[in-house]
Amino acid sequence: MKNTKVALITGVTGQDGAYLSKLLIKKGYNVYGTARRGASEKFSRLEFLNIKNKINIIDFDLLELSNIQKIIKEIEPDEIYNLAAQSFVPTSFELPILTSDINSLGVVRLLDSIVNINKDIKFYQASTSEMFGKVTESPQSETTRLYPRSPYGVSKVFSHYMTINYRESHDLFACSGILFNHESPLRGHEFVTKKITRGLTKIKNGSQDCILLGNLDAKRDWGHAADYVEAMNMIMNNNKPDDFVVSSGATSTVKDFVDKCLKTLNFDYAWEGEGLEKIVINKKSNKPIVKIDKKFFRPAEVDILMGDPSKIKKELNWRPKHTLDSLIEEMIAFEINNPNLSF
Ligand code: NAP
Ligand code: F7E
Repeated sequence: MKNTKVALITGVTGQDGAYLSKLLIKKGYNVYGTARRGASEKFSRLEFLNIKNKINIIDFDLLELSNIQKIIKEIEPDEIYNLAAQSFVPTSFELPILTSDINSLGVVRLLDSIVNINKDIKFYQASTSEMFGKVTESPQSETTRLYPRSPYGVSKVFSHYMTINYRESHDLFACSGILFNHESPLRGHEFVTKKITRGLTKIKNGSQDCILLGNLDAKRDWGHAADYVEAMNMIMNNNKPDDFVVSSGATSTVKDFVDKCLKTLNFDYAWEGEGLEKIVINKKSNKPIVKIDKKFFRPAEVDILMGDPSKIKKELNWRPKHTLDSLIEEMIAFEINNPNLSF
């Protein structure tokens, strides 16, 4: 029996991969993280958290079965956290086949490798609130009907049920966290919270004129990634494999998020116009600083998400430490202090 637990995190270069690595290193795990080979280095999140040299980085792609099997045999992980995905919803409309190959078949490649190599390996799947899509009830819980609205959402429904199926048919410790939107200073630049905090900070310091956004009425249940990776580790160390909603329990519009950021940055501003003509005017310069651009609307939108985290709070005693306001303050402080760092 090994003394040190070995964790394999797929998608270690992403937002959650970075925070989860930091947590598992602190807990004494030996962490292996997978990265896809690319033309340039992409370890800036791990470098920012000062953990790059504490992780064993391995070349890996969810599209390549033999590579997955080789790595699992070599590393002999106790726990596999599958965070790798094509995770940007708009891209999934452009690249539905690639998104499905990575997010759906990639998960079967992992699960089947576990069954064939060592059924004692625990498996965590990064499921998502996007599976609820056109919601059939609010708040959404573990029993809410799934109705995805994008190829991304559909791909994640497939992998969610595959994880349940492998648990039930092969007796694997395979579980899912159904995570609602979670953000942080390390969020990718295309996601709306990063786009807003980064863009408005640049406008405030004079290096940008305006930001262009899509649907301001969409409602999201936003939390902090550092809290949500704690939930992942708790789900993996539960006494039985199970699925849990992880969310803040509150919901806000994109417009609410913009308002909170404008106030945090002390803008003197006003909303004007309606629909596609809606803008935010900077009263000091009398210039528009937020405009709407049709190209950021989606072919099918998820109008509202609001999770019910009662189960994980009751059964695993998960308690998030951040609020939406503290998240926004942290994201804006990061942009002020790191104007040249982009993920
Ligand atoms: P992210 O920042 O987009 O990171 C995704 C990671 O997946 C990156 O490291 C990426 O590597 C890797 N990846 C992409 N395609 C791959 C492939 N073919 N083979 C191997 N690795 C691949 O995503 P995140 O926000 O950290 O989210 C982590 C997971 O949670 C994802 O599965 C996402 O779908 C899910 N999720 C996220 C949220 C959220 O609000 N953040 C909520 C619910 C669920 P490259 O650097 O090479 O692209
Ligand atoms: O959009 C609206 C947009 O791209 C949030 C992923 O991590 O969380 C994320 O998916 C909302 C949507 O995240 C812009 O229409 C308006 O309603 O930040 P987002 P997402 O699509 O909710 C889930 C849980 C995941 O699993 C995903 O992997 O904001 N919105 N204007 C905009 N969105 C973007 N990106 N850009 C805009 O300009």
